Amino acid sequence: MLIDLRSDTVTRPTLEMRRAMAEAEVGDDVYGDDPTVNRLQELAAEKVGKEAALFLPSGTMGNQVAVMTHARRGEEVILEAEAHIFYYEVGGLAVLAGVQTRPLPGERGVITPAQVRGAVRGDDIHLPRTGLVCLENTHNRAGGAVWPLELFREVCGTAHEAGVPVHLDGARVFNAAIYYDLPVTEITRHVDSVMFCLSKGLCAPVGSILAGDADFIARARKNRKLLGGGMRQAGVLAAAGIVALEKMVDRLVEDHENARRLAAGLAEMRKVRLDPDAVQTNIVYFDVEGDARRIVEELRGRGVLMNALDPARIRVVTHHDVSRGDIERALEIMKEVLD
Ligand code: TLP
Repeated sequence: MLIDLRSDTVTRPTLEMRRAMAEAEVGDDVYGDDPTVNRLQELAAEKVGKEAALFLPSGTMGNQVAVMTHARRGEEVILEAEAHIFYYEVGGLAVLAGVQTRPLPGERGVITPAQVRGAVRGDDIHLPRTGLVCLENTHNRAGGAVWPLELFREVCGTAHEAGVPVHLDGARVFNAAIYYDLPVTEITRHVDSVMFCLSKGLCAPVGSILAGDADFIARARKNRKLLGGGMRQAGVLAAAGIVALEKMVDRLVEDHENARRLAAGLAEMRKVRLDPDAVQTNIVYFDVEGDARRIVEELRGRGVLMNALDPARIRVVTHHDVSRGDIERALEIMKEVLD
């Protein structure tokens, strides 16, 4: 059996999800007639403390719909330079939302109130209007890093003082909440909209949620349709999402423990550079001596999958489908190659 540490997106639906999917009551969701989608959206909105929520096929679509709904074409969007929305969404901000980006250099995914204050545009005739600030928590390219919560609140406050809304790419926001050991609403109450994924650590096969106030979600629903994301009997997918939200959040703590175990084991290997204290949630980044892509290929041949992010850097992600036993076995195999 392969041990797949490429991403938490590789998780497969649980048996309970598959049963719920088979039995889901469905209808045409473009007409608003799918009772299971409606139930998921109500549950999701309640979980993150927002008025309304929308079920979308992917996190990428959720983020892009959020930007399109908050900002007009030609407006400027402030974000951190390694943000998924900017780095990994195929240029969607330019192609779909038609916005101009203002990437700011961050520290482990975090930008400061002073940076945001300095980047918000004034009303000079030459300048674009600042339409949105996007934040990411946990931060993917910063290795699953969480924001210091007080700083997160301050940055949101700074944007709001300037009259600019805040969207949170919370693909893994429940991992952040588990890290803080606080209800997720302690994060989401500071933002105008949040996207989170059901299909990563929460194990649903497909789908993400965008949540915000009722008017925002009504407009987002139209933009989802524009992008071709109006699904029909999507209740078969939403049924798994309901199980994801009800049953799969609390166990994320196990993924964090496994990530810490992986990091501790890796840090002892001769050809690895890694600071175990930097590992906060379920993502571990490490630098290797030698060609990361070749090392990843070699490990694939031995049954352990991971991603090389650049010539010297590898990412591993823990999730429901790798047990503590798998982690120990992966470490033994990695030792053969990296020690
Ligand atoms: N992340 C994926 C890849 O796209 C890199 C991964 O394997 O980590 N926001 C964040 C912070 C994400 O990490 C991801 C996916 C998304 C948005 C997009 O979600 P999907 O894959 O559902 O479009």
